[in-house]
Formats: sequence, C-alpha cells, structure tokens
Amino acid sequence: MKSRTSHIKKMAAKAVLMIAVLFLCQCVMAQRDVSMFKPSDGLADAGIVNLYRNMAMLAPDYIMIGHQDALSYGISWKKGKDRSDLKDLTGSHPAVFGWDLGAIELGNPVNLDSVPFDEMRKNIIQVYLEGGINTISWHDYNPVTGKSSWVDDKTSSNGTVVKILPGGSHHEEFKKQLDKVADFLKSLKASDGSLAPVIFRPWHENTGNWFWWGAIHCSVKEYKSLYRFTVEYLRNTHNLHNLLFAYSPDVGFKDAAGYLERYPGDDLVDIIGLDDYNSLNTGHPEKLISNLEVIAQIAIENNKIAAFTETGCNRVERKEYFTKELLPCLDHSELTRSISWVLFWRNADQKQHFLPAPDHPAADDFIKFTKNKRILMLNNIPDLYKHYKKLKVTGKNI
Ligand code: BMA
Repeated sequence: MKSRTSHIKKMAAKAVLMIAVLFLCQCVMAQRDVSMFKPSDGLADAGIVNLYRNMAMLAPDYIMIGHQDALSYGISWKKGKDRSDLKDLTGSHPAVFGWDLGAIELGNPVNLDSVPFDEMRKNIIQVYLEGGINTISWHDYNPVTGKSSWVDDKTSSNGTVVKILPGGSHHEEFKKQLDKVADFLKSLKASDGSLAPVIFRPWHENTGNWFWWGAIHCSVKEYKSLYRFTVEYLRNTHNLHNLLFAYSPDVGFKDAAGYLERYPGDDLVDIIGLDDYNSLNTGHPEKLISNLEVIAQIAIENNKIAAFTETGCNRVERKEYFTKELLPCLDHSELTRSISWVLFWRNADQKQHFLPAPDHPAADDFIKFTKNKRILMLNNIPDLYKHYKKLKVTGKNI
C-alpha cells in the first residue's frame, strides 16, 4: 500500500514537472540591450520609460495588433463590458488600443464617433492596468472656423495653422483646446494614483490635404511649429509626463529624406509612424514594404520605435487580406519585422469596419494571422509598464 502511494506521488510530481516545462516552453524571453531607448521627454514617468524599453525589446521579433475603439463598439454591437470584436473572434483583446479625442475641445461629453469620454477614460485606465498600450489620435475641430478637421480645398482651411500659432489671431482659442486635451490626459488616474501612459498621435496624415493641418494648408515650418507648440505646451505648461508622441504622416514619400520633410524633431517624437490605406488596397505591396522599411530604418538609426499607426481594408473585402497580403509585407525583412504594432481602424458598422467579427467571411483568415509566431495580442504580452531585464512573451516561439 505504502509503495503504491509513493508511486502515485511520484507520478503526480512528474505530471506537475511536465506541466511546468510545457508552460516554460510557451514563454519566450525577448532580450536585447535597450539602454539606448529613452523617451524624448527627459522627465517621462517611470511607466513611460518602461513602456518604451519594453517596446524596443519586442520590436525586432514581434508585431502587436491594435484596433481603434476596440472596447467601445463592434460591427454589430454598441455597448459591451470587457468586449471587443477581436475578443469575440480570437479570445483575446488586441494589444494596442486606439482612441480619438476629436470633439473634446468643444466641451462635448462624447467624441466625434459618439464614444463617451467618461467611458473612454475608464477603458484607457483598464487597458493600462492590464498592461496593454493606449494610443490617442485627435481629429481636432478647426479652432478658427469651428468646422470639423476635414477640409474640401485650400481655401476652406482658412490659414488656420498660422492663425493658431503664437502671435496668431486665434492662438488663445487654440490654447483653450489644448487645455481640454490636457485635462483629459491628467484625468487618466489609476487607483494607485499613477497616470496611464499614453502614446499621443496629434496632427496625423499631415502629408495629405484632407485635414486643415495638411500639406497644402501650411508650410513645413508652420507644421513643425504646430507640432512643437503642442508637445511643449502639454509637457511644460501642463506638466504632463505620461506621454510618448507619435508622428504619423500618410504615404507619398520615396525615401527617408521625403519622410522627414515635415518631421518635427527628435526631441518631440518617439514613434516613427505611418498611415497607409493606399498601398495594399491599390495592389501595391512593394510600396507598403518600401514605406515600412523607410520608417524602420529611421527608427533604428535614432533609437526610436517604428509603428504602422493606421491601416486596413474596409469591410475586409478581400478574404485573405491578413495572411496573403498584409503578413507577407510585415514579414518581408528584418526591417519590416521591426515594426512595433499595426493598428486597424474602427469597426463602426456593417458599412465601415477594418477587422472581422465572428461569422465574417475573413474571420478564419484573421484567426490564422494571429496564430503567426510574430503576431501578439493582449494575452501574449506581459504588463508593459514594469521593468524587465528579459521580457516574457506567452505562446509565441521564435
Ligand atoms: C474616419 C472614419 C469616420 C470617423 C473618423 C474619426 O476615418 O472612420 O467615420 O468619424 O475617421 O474617427
């Protein structure tokens, strides 16, 4: 009897050991000397410093999946608790969560896409507590005309950028807008008193002409001044140090010099971004590869992080978009693989959505895409606000 019990004990111990070994095999350590990676803000909070290091540690091997408004609504639902189309589909939320502050400057309780700011705040804090990444864009209403960010032609932008810069006729109005943005960023307080780190991505797609801060609406110098004023006002006047800043122009550049034409400066920018809805949707993967390689090279040379800050195929009309079109570009070279994240635009409804939900014709393809060893969702990453010597990635063996 005794020997039988000890046999059972031995077997149990073996099983525990095997489970432990299996678990360890699921966790891969990402390690790299990341001491050179420092946020552009010398006074950045510890959470931001750790986030930037950890992103640098993941960058050479992994690409995180992001989704705009992931927790706010889906293709066929408008309210949910801890719900996202991606969680419905894959069992995990994305790793990166996009939000937009457009209309906060008007004092509205909801943003331009009807997301209540109170709910957005709660969700941003929750994402932070779960170790995921929050990135915020801003479709700012025109402080001169009161109209939306979008402009039809050169005259409708009304010389806004010049007017809102220091010395301009609408500078005070612009500062009031930034005060509202700052108030929101200051309100992202978790229960331990720390502020949720955020990657702020203002004045995006500035190389196109559809926003009032676009290329034909202001000179290179004026655009750079706008970006600089924004960062310095939040950083110095509002004392906000929970931010990384992303620069994310649209397509159209050929090389690094082209990309950097309106780049505001290394002391202001942490994320070398790119918005590209064009290349794949017009059948030009080589253009996407080239764009990604340009931003990745700039990031590597400057100890910064490159990211594919916005993309997608509306309604995912091409069923194998993820595995046959996008993945080969992301996985094309060491440079493209060093992109930190790819963010898909929002799932507004049946007419506008950039990721599938269950039962969508592209659902299986997206699931296959997330199973790729380089692709990370929230359940693959550790808490990115902690300090690690080596960082554990779950379930992805490289
Ligand atoms: C656009 C569309 C709009 C939306 C705007 C801001 O690309 O998705 O429906 O209002 O972004 O999020």
